[in-house]
Amino acid sequence: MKEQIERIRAEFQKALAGADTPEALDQLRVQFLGRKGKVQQLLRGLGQLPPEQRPEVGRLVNALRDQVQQALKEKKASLKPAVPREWLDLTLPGRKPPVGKKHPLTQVLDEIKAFFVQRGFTVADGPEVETDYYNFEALNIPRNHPARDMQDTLYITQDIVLRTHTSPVQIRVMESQQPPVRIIAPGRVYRRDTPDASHSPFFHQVEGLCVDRGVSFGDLKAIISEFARELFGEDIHVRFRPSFFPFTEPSLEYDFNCVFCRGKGCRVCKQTGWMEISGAGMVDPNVFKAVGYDPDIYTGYAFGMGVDRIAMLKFGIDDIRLFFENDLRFLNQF
Ligand code: 2U9
Repeated sequence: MKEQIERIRAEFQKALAGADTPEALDQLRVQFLGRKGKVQQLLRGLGQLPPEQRPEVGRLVNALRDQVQQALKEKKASLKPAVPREWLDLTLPGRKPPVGKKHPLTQVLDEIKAFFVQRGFTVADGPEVETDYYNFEALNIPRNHPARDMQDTLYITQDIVLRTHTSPVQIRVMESQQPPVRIIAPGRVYRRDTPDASHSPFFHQVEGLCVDRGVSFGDLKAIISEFARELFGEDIHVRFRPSFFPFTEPSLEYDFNCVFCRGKGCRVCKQTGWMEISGAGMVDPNVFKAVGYDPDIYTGYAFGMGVDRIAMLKFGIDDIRLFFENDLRFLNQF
């Protein structure tokens, strides 16, 4: 039996020398210390020995078991690298989390809002799904008026439309308060347009309204001129042309000096030095009547502008659809 013990010890030591993975060590543990392992078999064999030999041989087998256990433990520990693996290199520069930023339209809109808020305007908003009354009727655009053809409207029902301008917001504000009114209404508006580089079925407007006693056409021209300089630079002049809108009388359209050639004439402005920007006018008395303001007491100016168009000029973008595709390669440039 003692020979058998020594044989197994030698066998274990040989096997241990060749085991250099945790898996191989585990196999050895099963092979030698497991329930059907070699050491266990030795222990079972004790019963067949004459009783006087059992204590001594038993001690030897136990010693073998302890030795195997100890050796496996040591070898297992030696397989692990002496120094824990470096997961964290504190000398590396940190990884910057991607930081979001404002959409170019939001940046321009913020600038426009700041300009008017600094001059005493407050920001108003209202529904994008509007009734025919607020979108047309109250704005002096009655049914069958040719102006309704000017706006290619998206109808939800015969009486409900996607707003074609933010003017309904101003109507709602005037209905709810007496003058003085000084508001801007920024927001998304909808038209029945097929998308191309300069058209989108939705775009963004800022409209403004200033109503009080004694508000004049001069006030309107002044604020638009100042706005042009603030947004595009001190050298930008404004040109006013007579126009027509059902909700303003008189009405005007305004041009800024071309922001690319600063008025000298270039390919973009077709050598005119001017770019059409938008329209404005004095609020039509019929609009005041619709909201219950007395047109003999109050006057007001109103203006509208396309945010997308202004952002295109500001950033030199030639396709409005880029704003709505949310391509990060585009957005990351602003
Ligand atoms: C009320 C009374 C009058 C708003 C106005 C314009 C002229 C105008 C265009 C700008 C480019 C539309 O986005 S665009 O296509 N708008 O030219 N808007 S006057 O007049 C109002 C608004 C509300 C109660």
